[in-house]
Amino acid sequence: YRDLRLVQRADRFISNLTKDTYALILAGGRGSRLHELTAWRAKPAVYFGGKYRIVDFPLSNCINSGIRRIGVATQYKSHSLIRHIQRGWGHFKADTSEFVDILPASQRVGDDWYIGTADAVRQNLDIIRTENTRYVLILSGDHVYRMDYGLMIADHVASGADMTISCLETSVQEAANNFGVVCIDGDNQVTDFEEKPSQPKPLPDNAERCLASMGNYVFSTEFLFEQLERDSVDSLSSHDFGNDIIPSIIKNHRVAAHIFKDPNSNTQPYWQDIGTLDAFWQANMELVSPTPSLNLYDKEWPIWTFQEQLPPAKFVFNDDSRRGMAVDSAVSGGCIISGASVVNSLLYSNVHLHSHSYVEHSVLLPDVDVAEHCRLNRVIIDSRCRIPQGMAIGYDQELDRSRGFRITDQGITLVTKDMLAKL
Ligand code: ADQ
Ligand code: ADP
Repeated sequence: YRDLRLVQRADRFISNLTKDTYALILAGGRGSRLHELTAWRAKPAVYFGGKYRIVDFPLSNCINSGIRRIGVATQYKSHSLIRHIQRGWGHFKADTSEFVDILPASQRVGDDWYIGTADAVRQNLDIIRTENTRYVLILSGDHVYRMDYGLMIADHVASGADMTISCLETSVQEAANNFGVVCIDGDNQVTDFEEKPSQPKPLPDNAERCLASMGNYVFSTEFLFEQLERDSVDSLSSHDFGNDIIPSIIKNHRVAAHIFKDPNSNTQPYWQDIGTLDAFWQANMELVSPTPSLNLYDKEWPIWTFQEQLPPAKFVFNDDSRRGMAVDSAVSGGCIISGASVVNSLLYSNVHLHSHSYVEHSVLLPDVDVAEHCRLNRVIIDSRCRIPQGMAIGYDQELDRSRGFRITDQGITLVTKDMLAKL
């Protein structure tokens, strides 16, 4: 069942497993390296790909994998995330056994907010218990990828493991201090796990590569309950899967690795941790390249989101005989490009560009308005910004810094409406 299409069409075994699974998406994290982009929103609520938010990817993966009982644990800066999930995902159900439930930290079992990822699950154990599923899938809400979780759950069942960690091969350099690093034996049993080591243990046959945890776990439900109860009374624990639960259970339980592979080829699958502003810009820009590695146009793996009903993008040849045009770019609904030029850029919904403006290599989030005679180069403009007439951004770093804009290591300029308000 390595072929995704075969699985979806023919293999009842797997769809029965996904139906017997409750998925809990952890969406409470801070994402501090995204700086002002997460000043008012949680990382899973950060925009991605022209019309989506990051959390739409694990949510769509669940739906496409046949998992229809889904909780989303929220905590940090959750307003825009909750609003998005309510609007986009609140009605996604065929009957009462299908739902996307928002589970905000609400001191339901004590005085604490969610302390760590394991505690976020433990505080919702009664809700998970009510669903009475055999498996619980715990997902990070922070990553952009397309994955059939059915294959991972099938691996979990086939190996007889108590817990299965989804892993992907990455460079040692990328994993260092960043990801949980896993070592496995010939049967994909986890023999060693270290959370964010400074010197990751490499693969036996390649000193440059290692296996990173994607922060997605399948548990047999009873085993999860036992482990979380045990961890909750451990005063030395930080109640986190990567720091506490996994290192403790690999000692005397069966923990397996599921290696995430692209189902249609043997190449490295697309999996993006949009951890930094540079990664955010790069991953968005990659989508406007001629053949992006993330296919958003695949009708067999649709990505759902909340989308206002918007008029089509409009390109206006204005009175000054200036063409409104965009090349090598993606432009979302509700945009109006009037006498302005857009090159190699991604425009989210409702962006308005006015005459004589020029935008290149840039990502403009929803509801941005760029007045006349502006020039933007390699910028990220946060939602609802109004760029005043004549402003050039991304051409003179000293000037941009003096305006209070943020310049990244790779020279991308971030502009938010808080920064513009202080000008
Ligand atoms: P990190 O992503 O650094 O590492 P963490 O910050 O705990 O781990 O975030 C995991 C997920 O949980 C994120 O989606 C985050 O939004 C959410 N989250 C964090 N704290 C939360 C809380 N208190 N309540 C609710 N949700 C919360 C993890 C693993 C590594 C693995 C990487 C892969 O620990 O082993 O390699 O994910 O990115
Ligand atoms: P998104 O673009 O993610 O939907 P919004 O711009 O709608 O985000 O803001 C999300 C939340 O953050 C809202 O509760 C909003 O009121 C709050 N917010 C955003 N910017 C500010 C600000 N400068 N001061 C106070 N609250 C803010």
